[in-house]
Amino acid sequence: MDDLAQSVDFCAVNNHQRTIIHIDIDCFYAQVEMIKNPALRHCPLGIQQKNIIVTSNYLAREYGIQKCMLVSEGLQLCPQLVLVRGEDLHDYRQVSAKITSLLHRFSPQVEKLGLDENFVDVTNLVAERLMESKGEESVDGYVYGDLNEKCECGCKKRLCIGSYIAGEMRSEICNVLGITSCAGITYNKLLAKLVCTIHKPNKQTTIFPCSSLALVSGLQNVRGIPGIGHRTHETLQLLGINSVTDLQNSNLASLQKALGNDLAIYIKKLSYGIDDSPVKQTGKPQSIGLEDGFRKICVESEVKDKLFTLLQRLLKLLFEDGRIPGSIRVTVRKYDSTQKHSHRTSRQCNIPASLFSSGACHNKNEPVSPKSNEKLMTLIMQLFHKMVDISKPFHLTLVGLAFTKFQERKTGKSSISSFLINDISVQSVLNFRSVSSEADKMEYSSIYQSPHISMEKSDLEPEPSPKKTRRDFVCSRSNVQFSSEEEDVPIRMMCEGPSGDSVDNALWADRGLESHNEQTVGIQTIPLVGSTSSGVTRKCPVDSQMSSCSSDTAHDVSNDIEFHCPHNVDADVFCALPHELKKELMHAWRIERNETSPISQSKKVTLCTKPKQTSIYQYLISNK
Ligand code: TTP
Ligand code: MG
Repeated sequence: MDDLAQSVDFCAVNNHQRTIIHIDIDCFYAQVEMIKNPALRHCPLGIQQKNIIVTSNYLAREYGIQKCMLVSEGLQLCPQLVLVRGEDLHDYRQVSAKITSLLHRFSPQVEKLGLDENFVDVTNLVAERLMESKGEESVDGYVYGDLNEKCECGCKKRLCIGSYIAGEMRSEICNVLGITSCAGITYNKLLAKLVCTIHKPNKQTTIFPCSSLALVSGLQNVRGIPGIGHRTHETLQLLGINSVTDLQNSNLASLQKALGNDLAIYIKKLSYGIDDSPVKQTGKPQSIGLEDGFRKICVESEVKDKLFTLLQRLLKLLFEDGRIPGSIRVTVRKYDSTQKHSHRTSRQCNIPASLFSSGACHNKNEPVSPKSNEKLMTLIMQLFHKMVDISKPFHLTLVGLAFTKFQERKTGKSSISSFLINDISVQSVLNFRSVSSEADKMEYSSIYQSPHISMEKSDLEPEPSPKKTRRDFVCSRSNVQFSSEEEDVPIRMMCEGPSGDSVDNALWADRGLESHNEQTVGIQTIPLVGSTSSGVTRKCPVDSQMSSCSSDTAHDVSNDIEFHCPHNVDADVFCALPHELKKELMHAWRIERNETSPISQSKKVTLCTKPKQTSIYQYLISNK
């Protein structure tokens, strides 16, 4: 044992104070389909996205059907396998949201992980129940390892209560939604997630501190530790670290040299079952994107068609989300046939909020006007041309689009911004089946990801909900699948969390060939309307901004113009205002911004005079 190991007391009081429950829904997509069509309950059922079975019911698993298996393989194993298309994620997302909202009845601290997993911190609820408890120490469900926890911090009692709360949660989900799930109960997220998988389906498992080391050490490979992603794993392999025991015994200094201080300590702690990360309340994603993979596209018009179709899908998702994006990102994956190697690259630029204003926005089937659609496509193609020189031969295997830098539409009824914005904050329900016929014809698949999931701190690659058994399988699959003969891959949907963590369950889509040199994009925390973060100001007039694409991160155009239109304000209206009014409006806006923005408050920005009673700001308010 090295210094860190010696300095860690695994039964230290402060390690076990929390009670964390991890809930994972059984064969999620399959359960949703079986609810929609109960006849499917009696058949082996696979959920198909393009040529892959992304999950199956437990009956199908008895035939050896596994997640991410090729449809052809699945049918060989089980010819009577019933396949249901799972590309339209609408229903899964709806059920997922309902599950999370049910869990909120137990605690506000619910962190969504992917579509079918949630961490819930029930520490406070446990404390309440502890006061009413008569001191009995029984466990609801299974226990991993030793039940006779000797720790004196009181964790045993707390975790016993936690196990009953987990049972209540699962009953609630089952009673209300008819969905079964598994739960892991313990004192940190890492162990809760790991122990959750021990007894499945429709079961729950509690682990006490005395067995934590056994659980982590029992993993075959370090890659099985949620939080150790692809890149870290590669580095660890180079250091000769393969098993969890290798990592435990590794020299911390060498690890720090290879991975950096924080990550080295973080993963070393994980290898001992120590995870201090909090359950973060899930917010809206930082980016909403779709990608489409294919064998080969080498003609610009085909790229444009793909991007157009992606844009139409994405606009509907955006409409459903209800926020206004400040930036759009285009991604391509280029294949180099001489090197037999592909890599991703992305470009993004700011977009004017006026494209999404109510004047331009119609309904969920036509989320923006044809003019806005056209402008967006122009921007997208400009970004595309920055990455691909179409005067030379090119070979693409993936294109993607994502909206980022979101702003909420509502800024308060009486604010000048709400006057100018033309609010369209209707949270609609988007049904992909009602999408235009062109998009419907296409084989669609998307993986919706919920926010802040990546437990890995250094890897820039999209990191999924860390289901390692799946991931390992997926990697081997993708190696087979994506040679130069690669199959079409499903479109996937990605979201980046408020923390900037990017998540992506569809690893099977592009592992293997990828060199992971994707440029990192400027993911920022969702700015408050009127905050001082970049993207708040916009260049006027709109058209000049439309052409301002930047090469790698979103370009804030606010520095090089005479007037800045406040972000989220209709640029057309703003531009139409006379010079003096613009000035006055900006002044009032800044004051409001300084008053509302925590960032500004902390910085105490210089502007502090109140708007005049006769200002346009006051005038507009009083005249609304
Ligand atoms: P999982 O929780 O991994 O799988 P599951 O819920 O179907 O099965 P289990 O009982 O083992 O928990 O993933 C949740 C859903 O995510 C799954 O139903 C289908 C989808 N999914 C993908 O879209 N792509 C993938 O690669 C995987 C593994 C899952
Ligand atoms: Mg599941």
